[in-house]
Amino acid sequence: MQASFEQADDYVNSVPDVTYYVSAGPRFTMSTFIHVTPLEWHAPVVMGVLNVTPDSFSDGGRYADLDDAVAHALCMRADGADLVDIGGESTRPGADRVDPDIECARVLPVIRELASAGVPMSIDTTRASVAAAALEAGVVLVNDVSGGLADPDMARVVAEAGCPWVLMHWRGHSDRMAEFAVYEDVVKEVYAELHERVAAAVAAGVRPDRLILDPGLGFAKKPEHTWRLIAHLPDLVALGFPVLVGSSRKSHLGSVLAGPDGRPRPTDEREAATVASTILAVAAGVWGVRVHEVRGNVDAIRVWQAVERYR
Ligand code: PMM
Repeated sequence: MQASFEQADDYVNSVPDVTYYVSAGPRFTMSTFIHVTPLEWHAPVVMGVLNVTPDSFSDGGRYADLDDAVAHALCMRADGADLVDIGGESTRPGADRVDPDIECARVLPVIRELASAGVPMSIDTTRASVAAAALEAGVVLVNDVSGGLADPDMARVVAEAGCPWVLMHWRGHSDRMAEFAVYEDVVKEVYAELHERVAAAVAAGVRPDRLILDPGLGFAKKPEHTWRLIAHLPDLVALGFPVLVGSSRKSHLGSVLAGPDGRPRPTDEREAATVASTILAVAAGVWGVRVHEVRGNVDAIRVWQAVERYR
C-alpha cells in the first residue's frame, strides 16, 4: 500500500508503530505508508565537507581563513561535489560547544562568498538560529546531526523554509555522546529513534518528502555499532526516505586499519577505506555520502555507475 500525504497530520496519523523482525522478511512497516517525492539532486549525491572550525577531527583548523575555505569549497565543487556542507561547530567526540555568534561568524562569510559563486551548500548545525541565518545567506539544505533534538525551534525554521532536512541519529552532544553508546540491538534502536524524529518533524509541519535520514555513524556509537549499521544500510534505505551516510575518515575505519601496535590509522590516511565505504553505501541504495576528499569518491561512484548500466 502506498499513499501520498498532502497534510502532515495525515502522515502522522497513518504511521504505525515500528515493527522489526529479526528473521528474513520485512523489518519495518514505515516505508509502505510513505510516498517520498524525489529531492532536487539525483542520487548518489556527494556532499563535500567544509568545517570552518579549529577543532574538527579531520579538517579542523585547515579552513579557518576565508580565502582557504572558499578555495577548498570551489575545489570540491570542481571535483564533483553536488553540495558543500559547511559547519562552524565541531562534533568530534568530546568537543565543547561554541557560542552561536561564533558559529555564525565562522560560517556566514563563507556561505555568502560561495553563494555568489553559485555553489550549492548545506549548513551543518544543530541550532535553529544558525540554520535560519545560513538559509538567509544562501544554503539550500539543513544538515542537523541532532535530528531536531538539540533545538526545539529547528523544525519551525525548516518547515518555514521548505528546505530538505537531514535528520541524523543522535543521542547527545559530543562532550557526552560516548556514554550513550549503549544498545541491545543498534539497528532496531537507531531506526526506531529515527522514526520518532520523522514523526516529530512532520508533526511540526515539515513535509515528509523534505526529510533525509542518516544513521549517524560514530555518533554515540562504538565501531561495532557502526559496522552493524553499515551492514544493515539496505534496511534503512527500505524505510523509503533518502539516506545520507557519513563514514568519511571516522574512527571505525581508523580501528579496522590499525597497525600491529594497535594504534588507529591517522585520519588523513583513511581515504581508500572511505572510498570503500562509499561504494558499500551506494550499492546499498543510499541517496548520498558525506566525504572530506571528493574526487576519489566521485571517481569510485562513476565506476560503480558504469557497471550498473550493464545490470
Ligand atoms: N558527521 C560529522 C559531521 N556532520 N552530518 C551528517 N549528516 N552525518 C555525519 O555522519 C556527520 C555529519 C562528523 O564529521 P566531521 O567532523 O568531519 O564533519
